[in-house]
Amino acid sequence: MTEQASHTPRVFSGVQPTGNLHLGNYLGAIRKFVTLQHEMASMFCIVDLHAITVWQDPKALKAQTGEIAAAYLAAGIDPERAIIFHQSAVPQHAELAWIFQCVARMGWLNRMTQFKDKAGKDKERASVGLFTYPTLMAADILAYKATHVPVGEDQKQHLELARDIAGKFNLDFGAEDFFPLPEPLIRGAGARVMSLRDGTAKMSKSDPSDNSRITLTDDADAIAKKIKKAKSDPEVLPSEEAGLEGRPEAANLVGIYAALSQKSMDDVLFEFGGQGFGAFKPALAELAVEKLAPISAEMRRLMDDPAHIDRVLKDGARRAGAIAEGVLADTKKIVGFLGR
Ligand code: AQP
Repeated sequence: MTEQASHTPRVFSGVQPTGNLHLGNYLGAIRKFVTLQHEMASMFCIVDLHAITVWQDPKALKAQTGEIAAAYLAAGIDPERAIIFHQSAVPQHAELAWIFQCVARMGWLNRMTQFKDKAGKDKERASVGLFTYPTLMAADILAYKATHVPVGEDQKQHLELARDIAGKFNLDFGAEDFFPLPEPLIRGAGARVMSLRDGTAKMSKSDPSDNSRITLTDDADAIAKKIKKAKSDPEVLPSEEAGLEGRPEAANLVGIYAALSQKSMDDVLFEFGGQGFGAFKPALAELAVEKLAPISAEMRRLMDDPAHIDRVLKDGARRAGAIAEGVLADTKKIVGFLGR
């Protein structure tokens, strides 16, 4: 039996409430959550502890937490089926993260490229939390013994670290198979949506240019304008994916069309091959509005009902806490802590 096979399948994933929730977050993560909730027990978290690894205005953080909950619900996550909650409401995340900080090695964390990217040149001024972020992410997943983690491609390295931490914990404490080695679910279209202004940089919440991303709260006009302004090239589209080699902006726009229409890149190019961006961009804008407008409208409706969001999050936190409490009690016994 593999380590994985002995654990009950469970999905865990999260999104940071850091504002500007965008198409990459939707296609790379949230849309997959909606499908997975029908396949396995699922937990979808709003990872506010992660958000504060860089400065967040407290009022904005609160509003953005509600916004992610609204996005989860508007996209189609059913709070009766999946558990929706915010990370800071379940203290076991932080508690397990501490234990994992003592399991993970400095060398492992030193290799994390996201820290290097986010800390920039002046690492001395980055928060310690930004450096230890992946140990908290491992704790988020393993506090529920989650086996499957749907994420965008940018999180692949952190997931590998979570597997290393789980494996080392099991080995160090002779607790074979206590924690599962969580599987990343990165497959499929939309795993890496790129900036509309630069096809070599990922679409990101923190890009200073609002035109670099389509956000889930953009209205139809804004979506159409951003796609019209998106960087492209003067060539016509090829009729096969291989022809997009060396054309990052073209590949990104075709990739977005493919992900939104749930078609293959080749099928999209079969339809649009030989046409230029003058024809392709309006088709993409129309498709993006068709798919995103109902979600934005529902998000706006839900954000006007904070009492409902509050009820969903409180219920989710209670259900999540009950699971994490049991896993933490066992973990602490294994580590050798005296019980209360
Ligand atoms: N461009 C993307 N394409 C596909 N998936 C993406 N994700 C993020 N960007 C893309 C996935 O969305 C989920 C939630 O992301 P997050 O909010 O937790 O983290 P993030 O990577 O910090 O988001 P941003 O937008 O990239 O923020 P900044 O600007 O701060 O770097 C994750 O599953 C992530 O993979």
